[in-house]
Amino acid sequence: MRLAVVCYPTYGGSGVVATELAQALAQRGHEIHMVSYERPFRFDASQEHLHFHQVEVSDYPLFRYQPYQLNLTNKLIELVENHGVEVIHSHYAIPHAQAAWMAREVLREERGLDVKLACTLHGTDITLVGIEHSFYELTHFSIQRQDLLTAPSCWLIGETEREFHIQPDKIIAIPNFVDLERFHPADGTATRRELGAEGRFLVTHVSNFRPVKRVSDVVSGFAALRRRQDAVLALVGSGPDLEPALKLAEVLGVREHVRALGKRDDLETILQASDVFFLPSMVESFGLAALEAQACGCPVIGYRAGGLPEVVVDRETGILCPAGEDVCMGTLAAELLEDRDRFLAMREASRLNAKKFATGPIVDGYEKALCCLVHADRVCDAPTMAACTHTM
Ligand code: GMT
Repeated sequence: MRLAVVCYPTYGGSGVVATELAQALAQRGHEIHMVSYERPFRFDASQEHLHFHQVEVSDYPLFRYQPYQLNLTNKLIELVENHGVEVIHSHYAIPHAQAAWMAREVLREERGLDVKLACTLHGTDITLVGIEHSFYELTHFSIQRQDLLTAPSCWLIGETEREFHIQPDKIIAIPNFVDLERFHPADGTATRRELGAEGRFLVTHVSNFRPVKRVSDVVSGFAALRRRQDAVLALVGSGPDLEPALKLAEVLGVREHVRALGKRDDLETILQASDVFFLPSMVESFGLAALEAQACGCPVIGYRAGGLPEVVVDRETGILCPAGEDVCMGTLAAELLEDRDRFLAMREASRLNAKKFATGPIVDGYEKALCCLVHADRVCDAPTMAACTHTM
């Protein structure tokens, strides 16, 4: 199969999923063309069958805003013509699904070529950005015109039905996956030393520090935990809400116990050293970082909201508090850390749970769904991934 994969190249989960899926499919011999404005950060340039195509963005002085989606559309047209791409797989609908649809229209009209369209909805493309008035119509139009839609959780499928009236049986639930060889439990002594967390508990949060992550709840939850236990908070990543979070830590008197680590390529070493992972989002479609934490044997404490209950098993691999209960999060985390046997059992269960999201079977699901688009003559069963039969 010859596939164009369109994604954001930055630290976000959708870019990670797109890149790792592209690499896994290339390893299986498919010809994969990744397309973005920059090389994705987990991209392995040396891999056979894997190519990167940068979208050149024009900066003509007349343009106050660069029309990126037009440059992207042209690049996609080029890829179909020059490399025989059969499927364009967009990760995150905006503006990728729209550009893919425009490319297909041009190819049909001008060249008599047909290309199939697939889109993986990731989260805020549906729950936040996609429903903005200025994006809604075109988002609705372009996702309806995809030949294949996938989403990482049943919760997001439910939200897509609620907001965009797309029938749930038109979207396949394919959960995100984790590289269990990279993310695994290991001794974290050196990292604890680096963070000044020897003999203390280490709480970690990883994100892009946007309002949707509710980083202030991470800090207030941490302050509640510190009322009972000595602990350090590691904040990994960067974004607009990092500075306000550090200011809040100051106000709550815990700033000296907070380490702002920025973006880290050795994320697994931080997770391996961590005792618990905080993720208090209200509208998290999946929470890839929560899966990576569990793979390292680190339980997740967050809210019973969004798709997180599909990734974290409440009371087994973490604790899910009622949404918005930051103090509950800190207090229950402290209780867990005080009960050594329960804590160790939860660490073990976290790793076991992560094994259900191993790369191989989940890539099988994507491969099957994408191949069915190309070989329409084949009898294709829908991939047997998560069946969203429970309430959404
Ligand atoms: O939707 C976003 O905010 C961006 C996206 C990203 O690129 O990080 O995050 C979403 O996709 C990830 C990969 O599928 C999921 O793990 C995240 O839960 C999801 N974020 C939200 O729903 C807020």
